[in-house]
Amino acid sequence: MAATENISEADFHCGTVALLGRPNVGKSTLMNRIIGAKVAIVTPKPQTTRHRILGIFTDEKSQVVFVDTPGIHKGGMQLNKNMVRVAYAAAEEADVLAIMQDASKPMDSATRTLIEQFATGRLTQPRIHVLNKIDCMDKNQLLPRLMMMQRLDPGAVAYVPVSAKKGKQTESLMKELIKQLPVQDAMYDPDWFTDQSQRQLAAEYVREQVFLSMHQEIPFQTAVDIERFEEIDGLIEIDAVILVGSERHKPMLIGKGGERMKAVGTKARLGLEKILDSRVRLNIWAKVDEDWFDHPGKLMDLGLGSDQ
Ligand SMILES: Nc1nc2c(ncn2[C@@H]2O[C@H](COP(=O)(O)OP(=O)(O)OP(=O)(O)O)[C@@H](O)[C@H]2O)c(=O)[nH]1
Ligand SMILES: [Mg+2]
Repeated sequence: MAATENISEADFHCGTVALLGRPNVGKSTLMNRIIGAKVAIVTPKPQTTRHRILGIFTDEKSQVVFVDTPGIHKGGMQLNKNMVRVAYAAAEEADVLAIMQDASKPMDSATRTLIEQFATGRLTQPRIHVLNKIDCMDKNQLLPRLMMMQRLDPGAVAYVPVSAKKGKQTESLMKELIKQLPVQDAMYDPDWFTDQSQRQLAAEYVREQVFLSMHQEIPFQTAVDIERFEEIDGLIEIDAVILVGSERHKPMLIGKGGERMKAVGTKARLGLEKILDSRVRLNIWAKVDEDWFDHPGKLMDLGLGSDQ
């Protein structure tokens, strides 16, 4: 009988798994799916995740601490540089590297370069390649893609096709991940599922709605700062300021008669009431700040420093 088939308390596996990859491949979707809660916001736009977010999965045999990271990309602003630094720092510290790609698209050169970088780089942790979005790919393309991955990174310990969105094959992925984690006690209380504070979740839920409702470059120059977060008699009161990168963006965000801003607030509030399990009153304002995304001090204050 394989050792893993007869797990005693002494065989509890626990460790960190860095979710790495290009923007928009589905890292946050996968983490949310496995945790069973919207710990990290998800949008169809690249560069949605801006900082390191833990999602903690615990059952009787294991604790898997996922570290969701910003997509690895090139970008000239300090924000972009910080995001990429955060991703590489998470890779350095993790027990396992889960390197994710969108397998429904032909492999582009940036993805290939990234995979080669991890395959030949100095990090020695086990690598698992996660081929996501199989729900929207031609089944005949899967085997050639897996073979390509084996050629690109023959030293990886597994290559797992999944659909994060539909929850397909995520159990197989978990088995592969857990096998690679050290045998040690849980690091976090089993009731915890993220390291984010309620305040951070509030900022992220508002930003998600801004990302979903705005187009072109506007979301990338938008951040959310929570000025007040208070619980009074079972009601959470939140004051959130949406920073926009230019005077021109402000009326676009507010919308005609304040309609867009109102919709952003309502949707964010409904999501927050669910995850915080409380009634929420959310007040939001827009404020112009032309350089927050290129200003190290402001980025730090927003929780978007290079080590945050
Ligand atoms: N069809 C399909 N879409 C998916 C799947 N996983 C994620 N998506 C979609 O892909 C988009 C990006 O998902 P995210 O989870 O935000 O991707 P990410 O890698 O975290 O992106 P960044 O935070 O920008 O780096 C969203 O529109 C998701 O709904 C999947 O398995 N199938
Ligand atoms: Mg993400």
